[in-house]
Amino acid sequence: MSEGKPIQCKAAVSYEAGKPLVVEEITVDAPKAHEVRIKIVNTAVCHTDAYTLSGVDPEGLFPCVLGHEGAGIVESVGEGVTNVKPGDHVIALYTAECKKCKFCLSGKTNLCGAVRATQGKGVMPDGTSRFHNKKGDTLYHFMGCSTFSEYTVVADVSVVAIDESAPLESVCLLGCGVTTGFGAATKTANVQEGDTVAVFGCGTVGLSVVQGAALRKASKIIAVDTNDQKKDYCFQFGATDFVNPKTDLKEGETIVSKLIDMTDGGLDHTFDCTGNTKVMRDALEACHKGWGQSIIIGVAAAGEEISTRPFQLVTGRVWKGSAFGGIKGRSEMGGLIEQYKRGDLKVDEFITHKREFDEINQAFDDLHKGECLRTVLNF
Ligand code: NAD
Ligand code: AHE
Ligand code: ZN
Repeated sequence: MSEGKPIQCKAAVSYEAGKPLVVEEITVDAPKAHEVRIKIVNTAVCHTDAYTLSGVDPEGLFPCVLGHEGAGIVESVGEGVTNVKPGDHVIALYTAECKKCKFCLSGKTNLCGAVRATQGKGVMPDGTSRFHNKKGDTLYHFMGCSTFSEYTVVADVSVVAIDESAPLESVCLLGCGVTTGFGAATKTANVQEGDTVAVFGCGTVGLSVVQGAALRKASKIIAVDTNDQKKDYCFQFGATDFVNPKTDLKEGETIVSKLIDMTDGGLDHTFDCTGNTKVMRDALEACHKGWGQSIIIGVAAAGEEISTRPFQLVTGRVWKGSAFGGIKGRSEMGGLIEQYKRGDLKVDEFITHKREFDEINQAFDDLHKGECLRTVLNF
């Protein structure tokens, strides 16, 4: 029995920004009160892991254990944990849900205040880490999840138990990318039948916006990506049009003018899924005067700022953001799993690559290749 004791296991440690991860044995301490130790079975690599590893995340701390798109089985729980028990199949949640704080009780947001401050400092709510390397150095946690470790410890508010019949290899993707895009379309933007939509950046997040808009029966879903290798995926997930701004614009045309021409004055909803602040501006300015709304999902580097003429907002366009698609992880994950099981939510289709955990650095390389949506790692 490992309960109450430290566990030695394999993890991928990020020691320095811009450097490959080091796969090595680390020690994972037992969960303290209101903490849960999870045996991670599958984890995928999201663009945000690469973003933080690159060194441009203001909250990036090293050395750390990255990873936030993971699913596994509860190994043990600390005192006072009631929402999960050993043996439960679970998904780690980087957007916690305590159901008690001002945010959770507001009914206005999925953001939760319970653990976000310590999460951003790379530690558990008591201010300490559960990870150490063989030299005894402390390793920081990441986004309250740290799924790039065979065992991880998370706060009880940062984990949700799921239907055991759902394959962990697939539903790990509900820990971030798929849920984020789908929720951004169906909750944050609340796309309605007949609406027009443009999605900038068609990786897993953008394609999941596309599938959410298609489920809502949007009349036009224009996928915009600088990489033509994304084109077939876009149609597969429900896009009606594909535009590559590098190759598909006529002389004098801009991506904004083209989209406005294609939609008789602009889109009802646009989404940035690139993290590029210039694209965010284009996405806003391609919105229809009077009501069009643009949702920022992409994560921009430290120091980056968005800009537009205030007139764009004065004349009725709305700029919004979305974290984890506006989804409350503990309350709403079960519903997403049901939608997946019914075939209404595509998840398996995002798994373009599978690798053993030891190949995690190649999984980061995969992400930069056009044909890759998600690489799922298996422990
Ligand atoms: P990804 O790298 O798989 O996909 C990004 C796509 O954008 C690629 O297809 C790329 O070709 C395209 N692209 C890049 N520059 C472009 C440009 N100038 N114009 C058009 N397309 C362009 O990434 P992902 O995992 O899908 O994540 C997308 C973004 O969302 C990242 O910034 C990520 O950090 C962020 N993210 C945010 C949340 C959230 O909750 N807000 C959650 C997950 C990911
Ligand atoms: N640490 C960055 C912010 C990163 C960020 O915006 N993260 C998204 C999730 S990305 C998942 O792939 C998010 O949900 N943000 C809300 C939150 O509370 O972190 C920075 O700029 O400091
Ligand atoms: Zn992510």
